[in-house]
Amino acid sequence: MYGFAKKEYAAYGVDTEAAIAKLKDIPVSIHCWQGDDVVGLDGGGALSGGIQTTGNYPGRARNFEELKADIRKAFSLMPGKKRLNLHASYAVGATVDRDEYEPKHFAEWVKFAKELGLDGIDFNPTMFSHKNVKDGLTLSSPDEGIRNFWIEHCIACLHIAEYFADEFKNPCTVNIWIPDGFKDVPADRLTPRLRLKDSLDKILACGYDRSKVTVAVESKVFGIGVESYTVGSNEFYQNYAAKNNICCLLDNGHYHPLEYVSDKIPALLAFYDTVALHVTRGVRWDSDHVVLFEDELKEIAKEIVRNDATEKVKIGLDYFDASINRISAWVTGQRAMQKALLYALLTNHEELKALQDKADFTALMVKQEEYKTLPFGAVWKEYLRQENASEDYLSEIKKYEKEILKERK
Ligand code: RNT
Ligand code: ZN
Repeated sequence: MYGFAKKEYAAYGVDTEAAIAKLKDIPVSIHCWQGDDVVGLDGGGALSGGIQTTGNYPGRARNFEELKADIRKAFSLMPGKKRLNLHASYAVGATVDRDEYEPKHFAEWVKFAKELGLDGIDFNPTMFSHKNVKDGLTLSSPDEGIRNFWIEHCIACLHIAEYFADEFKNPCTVNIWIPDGFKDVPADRLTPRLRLKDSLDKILACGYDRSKVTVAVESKVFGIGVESYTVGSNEFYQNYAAKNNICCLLDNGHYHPLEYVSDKIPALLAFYDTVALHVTRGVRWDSDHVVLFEDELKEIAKEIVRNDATEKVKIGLDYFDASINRISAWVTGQRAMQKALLYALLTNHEELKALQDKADFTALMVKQEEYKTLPFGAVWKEYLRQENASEDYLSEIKKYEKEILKERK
């Protein structure tokens, strides 16, 4: 089947071997928080900040050892180059609060990531599920003490990120997301944003090493309980990032449903060296469903591949489903991302771009439709074979569920 597929693609000017080789080189940063429903290990408190996991499928990882075991199992079923995306709330054995976290609280994670042969670690300050989220606000709070606590937390995270970069000899992306906003019509939309701006200025002024740490800011349109106003909106962060030479993180659940992140990626690539992503699947809202191989994901992958931006775009995953086996959720989403990248790599973009420039939109439409029925599955199978990954990951997961997860009462 692969031999046949290879020829079919060759007729379009696509080299399947080159596509497979390229795919092996594109890192995907995999979020640790799918494993435990975003609870974390530092006892911060119940999930807050307008994000929610729904479902209570048995077997949630309840501690560091269980989470590591589940990550080990999940990652063993994921083909391709992988990074681990950690939240600060996954500090191990910390007896201090989040503003005083140090590299040593993440040393166990470094050891583990090296054991798994990962490409590196990415990082996120955790400014939710904590007593210092006051009236729903963090970096934009009118309370200076609260703002300072979170500024110190972010600075601590930047130094931990430098440590990750040193350990893996490649840069660490640190993504700043805050839940700050209001449920109902605010009296002042500007002042909270000015306070956020000032807090970010103070964080960036800490003297972190820009060659090791890529700071990103993640905007959002609304959250549950914060429907009327979000301090860190798209316009706010895009302007902040542009003026301060940091990067934007686009989460495709964070826009109005008819706005597409696939269209935003090339808009940002016109101005930025780096664009970070949280790839997710919103169903009617920012629901963080498991990523699947569907149209918008394919378009996102095309924008990365055809603009030669596989190094500029930092691909991270962000979803959390507690209603199904969490390991399967992890693997299904990561494989979907990989499929979308492979699908994009198996396209003769030069030819299609030329048709667009010639304004031959008839041929462009027909060709794009033809690609949809090329034997993509056979190339995907070959990729899995080369990566020693079985197509059937479900049986492995069912076995793990029976032997390990079911025992977690
Ligand atoms: C929330 C943001 C944020 C979180 C993670 C856990 O809407 O998407 O990225 O999902 O930090
Ligand atoms: Zn996100």
